[in-house]
Amino acid sequence: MITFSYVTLFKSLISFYFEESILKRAIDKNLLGIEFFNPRDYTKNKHNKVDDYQAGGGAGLLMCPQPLFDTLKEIKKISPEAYFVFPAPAGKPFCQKDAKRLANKSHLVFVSGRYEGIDERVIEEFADEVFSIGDYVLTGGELASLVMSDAICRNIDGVLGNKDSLEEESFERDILEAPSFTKPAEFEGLRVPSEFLKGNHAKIANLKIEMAKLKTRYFRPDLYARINTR
Ligand code: 6GU
Repeated sequence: MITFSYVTLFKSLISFYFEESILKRAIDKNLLGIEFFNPRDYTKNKHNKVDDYQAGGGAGLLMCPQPLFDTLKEIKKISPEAYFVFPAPAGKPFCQKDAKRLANKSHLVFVSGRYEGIDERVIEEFADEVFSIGDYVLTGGELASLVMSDAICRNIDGVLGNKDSLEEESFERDILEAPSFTKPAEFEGLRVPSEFLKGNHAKIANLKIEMAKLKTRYFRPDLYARINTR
């Protein structure tokens, strides 16, 4: 059983995702537990304010340290093994190997900033890791937290029906997945590659490897350069 905690001002931006499909099943099977903390519930000022202007000027508001400090301290007190993940465009790239590694933790806490971000002192004090999910800017950390949660969750034992699907997929070996096909063999004049229909599994496996390499070279030359140096 792994617990995902979400520290967010907007629970509904996250909770909907666990109401269907695989992540719902993970919760129903007691493989995953989720909980929410709203930093607004921890404010000590009269108007429950969670944001303020930037020290030294700069566009936009930041989340203040106090509500987040008190929220995160509370989580640490309840759960000493809590591991704090901060989504931020300034983090290191989140990769498949991180998803696999973090699937072995017992309690992950995703701390989502809104507005222009979070006072850096919160990150310095609490962050175990800071991750970016790509080179673009989102309006808040919630979507990024969900992206990471999904990628982590499917690596937890028992969450996916078929273990093999974890072995063959994209990025497991720094190579993109080969194209795949289902029935019918011909649809609107478009055919499944003939070798796939003949049932020679060794030949199909080789063909898939070659197709995967071509696809990687075309779409991700950066990954392709890496597979050839190993
Ligand atoms: Cl993790 N957060 C935000 N706010 N924007 C991002 C991101 C994270 N990763 C890419 N853009």
